[in-house]
Amino acid sequence: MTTIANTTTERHVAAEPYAWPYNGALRSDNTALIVIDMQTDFCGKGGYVDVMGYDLSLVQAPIQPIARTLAALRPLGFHIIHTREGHRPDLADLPANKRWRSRQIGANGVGIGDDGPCGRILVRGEPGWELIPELAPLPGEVVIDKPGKGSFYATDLELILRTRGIENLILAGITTDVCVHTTMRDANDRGFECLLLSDCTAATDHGNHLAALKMITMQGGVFGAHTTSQALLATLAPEVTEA
Ligand code: C5J
Repeated sequence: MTTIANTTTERHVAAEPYAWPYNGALRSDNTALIVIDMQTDFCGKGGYVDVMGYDLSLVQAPIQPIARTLAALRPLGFHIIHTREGHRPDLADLPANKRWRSRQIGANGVGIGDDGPCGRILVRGEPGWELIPELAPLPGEVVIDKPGKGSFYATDLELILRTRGIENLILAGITTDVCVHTTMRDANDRGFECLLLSDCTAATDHGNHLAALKMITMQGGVFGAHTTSQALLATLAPEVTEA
């Protein structure tokens, strides 16, 4: 494995609204790629997003870019973390208002916890809740199970990041305006330096995706920065050839 740890070289990725990370300390030992909620329920046929009637092609678009990014970052030794949104089978961790709201849009009033074409929607262990096979975690990669939209709420994500000395987070997954943004905002408040990959994220409404990107660029990068996976890989490419 080629790693880019323990180097004093400053590295920045071309990003909006600033070259990321702010301090140039981009290394594989202090940086994690977080792939958020790439589950059948959010991008697969018969999953929750499909049941709600949204355009699946939007949320499927990041699959290949994420696969390419994983393939590039894994051999460089970057930390890889996956998340899954879901609830206990007894729904003891499902707030009543979250369940009620989810039933307002699904076909025939079907919402979280109810039976859908891929099993009970967003319930742990059900087929729809699984991560899609194209982006399956490799052995040893951390998988975070979260009951909410943010990846920190009621999880051990922060403990794992601090224990591993991770300072920088690269965010991918779905959806940009909900779970990815909630995670990015929360991570930013906790002092993590965040970069969202625009082609590795998507929303159920493309306008919301674009708005979520624009929000990041306000106030000098109010939650961090965003860029494309191509820009990230262009920054890392010299490391591969140097080794
Ligand atoms: C949503 C998510 N949109 N993963 N979850 O309910 O963004």
